[in-house]
Amino acid sequence: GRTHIEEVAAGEAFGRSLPAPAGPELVQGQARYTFDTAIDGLLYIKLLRSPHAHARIIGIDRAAALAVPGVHAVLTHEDAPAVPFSTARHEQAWMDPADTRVLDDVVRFVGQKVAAVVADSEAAAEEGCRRLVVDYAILPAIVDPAAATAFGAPIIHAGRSTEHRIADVNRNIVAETHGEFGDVAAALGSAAVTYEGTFTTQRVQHAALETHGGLAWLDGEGVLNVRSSTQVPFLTRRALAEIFALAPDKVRVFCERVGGGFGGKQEMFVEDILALAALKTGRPVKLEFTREEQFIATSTRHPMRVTVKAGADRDGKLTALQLDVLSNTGAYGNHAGPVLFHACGESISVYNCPNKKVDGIAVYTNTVPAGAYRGYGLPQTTFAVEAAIDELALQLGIDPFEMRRRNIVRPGDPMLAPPGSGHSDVLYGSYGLDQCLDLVERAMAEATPTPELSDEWLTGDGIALTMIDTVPPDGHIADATISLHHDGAFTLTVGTAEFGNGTSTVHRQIAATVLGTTVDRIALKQSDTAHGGHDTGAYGSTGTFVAGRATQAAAEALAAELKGLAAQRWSVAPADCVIADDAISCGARRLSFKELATVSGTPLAASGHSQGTPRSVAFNVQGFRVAVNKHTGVIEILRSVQAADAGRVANPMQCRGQIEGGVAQALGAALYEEIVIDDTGRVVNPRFRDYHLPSYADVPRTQVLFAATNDAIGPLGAKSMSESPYNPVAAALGNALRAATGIRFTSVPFKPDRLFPRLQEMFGD
Ligand code: SMO
Repeated sequence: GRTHIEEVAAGEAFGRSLPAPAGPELVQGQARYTFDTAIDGLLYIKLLRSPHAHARIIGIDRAAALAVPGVHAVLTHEDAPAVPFSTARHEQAWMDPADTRVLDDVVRFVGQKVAAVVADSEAAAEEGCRRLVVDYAILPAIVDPAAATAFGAPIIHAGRSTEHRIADVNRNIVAETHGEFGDVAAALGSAAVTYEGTFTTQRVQHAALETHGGLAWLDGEGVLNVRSSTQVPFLTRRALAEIFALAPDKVRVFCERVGGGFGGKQEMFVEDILALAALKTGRPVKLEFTREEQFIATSTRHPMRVTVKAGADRDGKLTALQLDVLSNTGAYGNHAGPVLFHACGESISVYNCPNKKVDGIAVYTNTVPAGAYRGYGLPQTTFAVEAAIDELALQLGIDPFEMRRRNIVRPGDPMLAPPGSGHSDVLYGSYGLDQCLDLVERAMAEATPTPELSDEWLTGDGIALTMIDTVPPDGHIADATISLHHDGAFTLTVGTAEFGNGTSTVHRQIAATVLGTTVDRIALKQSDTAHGGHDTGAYGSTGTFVAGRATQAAAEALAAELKGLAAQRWSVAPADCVIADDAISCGARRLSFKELATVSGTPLAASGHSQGTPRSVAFNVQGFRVAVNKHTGVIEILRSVQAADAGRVANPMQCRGQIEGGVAQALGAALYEEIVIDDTGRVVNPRFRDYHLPSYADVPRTQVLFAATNDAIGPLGAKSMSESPYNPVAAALGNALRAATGIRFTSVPFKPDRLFPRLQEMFGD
């Protein structure tokens, strides 16, 4: 591992395929995750969860639980601060309703936590949970999102509208957006061709291999330490300080490796209980969710019902595009508004069309909450919009690539920002959507070996494109510091977390490039609020784009300092000094970093700050060639190509990995995955046995291509690229299935048992 890094570390670090520094440790099982630490006197927490979809807790009898040997405490809503918060904890508080409490006296979904038992062992804590006697007053529940807004539907968050910033408490509407440009009805009326379809997407989960979990303890200074599997240590600290009325410097949140996030580790599901238990017992505590808890009580993608109406003229110019979106946020509104705004925004903004209309609502239901999940609303609406584009193209006899080329948004074109989203027109740091279309078209046209298939198999090609504007105007903040040591090496400190996204390499590449050194000379410290500064966290594809800009700024400031120091000694202008090869030089004169660190006398360090303005717009185009068995509905993917505009590619190997991973994860959702909820609100399949994650054997090789762009805003030309590869996958697959079978399948996953009836109608004997 080390040798490999050294081999490839020569020359400019940015843009090279450097492996993750912890790669060998990961492969050898030596990387340190949340629980890879020894703590004396640890107590274990288990949670009692609601069997009811909606109920008020009248009382909890703790006596029998407290009598269990080894049980130290039973914590209920009576022990917890009644401070409402959002598990999403966005930087901009208006985005999310504060509808959650550490422990509430009302439960709103099957699996919501009711009480915590703290004990010497997990077994004792579990036994304590079994002995708790809870008196519930059962309330009417609603599971179906379409029925949630109806007159007389049970109200899930009653009477807390102002406090919770919910759009309409009386109709269970947590967020909504309505906007129109031009006149869509008239344009649809006069269009040469039109299409209307309703598409549904299911409930899927991040399925990170490390479940939510953490440890908490009070240290000698009375600081509450929380070490958890989180993408957002700083936002977690702020939330805990607010909920428990602690000074921010009395709370430290940190993590080492996070075993998968994908948006799910933005939510706070364990840290609140850990803090409560540590503060109440004064003992170090541990809480680790089981896989079942992960399914029934964390977060999922927002299932959506999307109706699209579209029209075009004879030349294939879009004249009307309309979306009607119903998003199911489950029992709590985590990310409900922002996910809806993205779902309704970029999916139609990516097309230049004079008449557009969007109506979106997100509703509460008594089901497991939805939340942030890679792609953030775009996979759902892209599925519908990209189908409509293909259907119009089919009617007009225009090739799908050409249809898109005639209609994609170009820099300077007006866009529709969903009202209430806080978005305005998007500024591109770079624009490579046209290139991505060309790249996929060329790749799909290349001859590839096709397996011998019997005539039971139907083949077809499908494409889809996507745009996502991942960085909100003021929503993402990062700080970085970098210091030079006496041996000429550096330490870089960033707030953003490493959860498999590769930031631990990319930040060192950025700093090494600016400072004229190699990545092996830069040690990285990250993801710890004790390091100071502020970082909104690793989400929204900001690890490189936002935090990387902070790293670049810090490195540039330190480079200027080093040049200034050398220039002073040589009585030359700093501008005449060059930084390269671990030294500052000016003509024949040279001072190595090591020498500079020694002559300086004072420690050499600098810091950088980044605020997420302006934003980063990622573009991706996916192509599939599929074979479908017309008698069984089994799908084989013969070809998978994705092109991305990732700006200047910071690390081709890792960026390819992000795209391959995004396609694999999205194929899971397109082909297999579905959390099934019965009409009582219970998750029927909360385990991997009944929830098929794609394995290596299920995933085709994806050919990854990059547009040649250079982002004017991002660090060293890079831009956001990690959420977006997910977004066009189900849409492209749906279009390929349509091309192969002539059938438009309008709901995911495309499981054989779902495809079978329609295939039977069409091809059965
Ligand atoms: S689910 Mo994304 O990290 O906004």
